[in-house]
Amino acid sequence: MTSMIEPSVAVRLDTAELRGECVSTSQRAIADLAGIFRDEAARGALPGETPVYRVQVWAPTPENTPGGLAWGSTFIQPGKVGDEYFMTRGHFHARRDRAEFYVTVQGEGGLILMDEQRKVRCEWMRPGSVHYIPGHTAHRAANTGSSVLAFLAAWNIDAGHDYETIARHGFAARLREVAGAPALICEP
Ligand code: PAN
Ligand code: ZN
Repeated sequence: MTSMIEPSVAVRLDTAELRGECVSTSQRAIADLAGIFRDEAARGALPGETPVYRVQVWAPTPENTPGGLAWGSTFIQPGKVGDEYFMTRGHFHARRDRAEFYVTVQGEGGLILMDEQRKVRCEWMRPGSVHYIPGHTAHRAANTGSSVLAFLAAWNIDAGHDYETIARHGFAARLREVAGAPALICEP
């Protein structure tokens, strides 16, 4: 008989918080998000240290391990820059064919998806919603609610993140508050 092994990472299913020695954390504040939101003046008017989102990642294998997987949690604070909801930078995967799953744990938001022809769609994120992000699809999550939006993600460790394309061309639509409700507004 061999003894049972304690897994090295655990997730709290009520908050999406990951716990484990090999979990790394990164933070993004308003000052880190230049050029991401539509209204740069409104972004500049907010204190630079205002937290926007935090990401926890568990990467059990080195990057570029073929077939390897990564697991993470993202926590987006409630808030807006002008009329645009706090959101992640958004990216394509560097290896374009790599897909990803998101699962919403708490809060409410929108998952903005854009294909390589710049066609945009947006899925509601609510506790329990499962989102399949196909390859060749840029993705960005926005918090449209008044509490933290938290979601789990699973992706191929060799996917890589292409932020450059989004920094240069942005998304073709933005999630903005119009008359008190979220609306997906196409960019001119
Ligand atoms: C997620 C994202 C996370 C933060 O883990 O990396 O939500 O968003 P940005 O990376 O766009 O800042 C994921 O999609 N990984 O592939
Ligand atoms: Zn991704």
